[in-house]
Amino acid sequence: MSMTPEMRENVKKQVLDESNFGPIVDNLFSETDKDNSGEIDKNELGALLAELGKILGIPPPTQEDIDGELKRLDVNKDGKISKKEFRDLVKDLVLLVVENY
Ligand SMILES: [Ca+2]
Ligand SMILES: [Ca+2]
Repeated sequence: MSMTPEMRENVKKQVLDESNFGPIVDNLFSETDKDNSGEIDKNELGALLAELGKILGIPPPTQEDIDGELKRLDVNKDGKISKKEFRDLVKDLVLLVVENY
């Protein structure tokens, strides 16, 4: 799959536009937050990464990958991913994918 520079710019614009992207993230967050605690814990993050791996066609994450991601994303170091932290993760991921296609 390849994207034209215009497509890339368009996706980036959408991702960086809160009004557009906010509801998408909210949706994904609720789906990931299986126990409705309002935060993503390590198990929920692992399930999400495994799911993403399937979509992207990469091997499932190891426990180390999950720990690493959690550490990287957990800005306030409470061991869980808040919605704000999650938003940054999704933004990063989308931009990463866009840059690589
Ligand atoms: Ca949760
Ligand atoms: Ca946190």
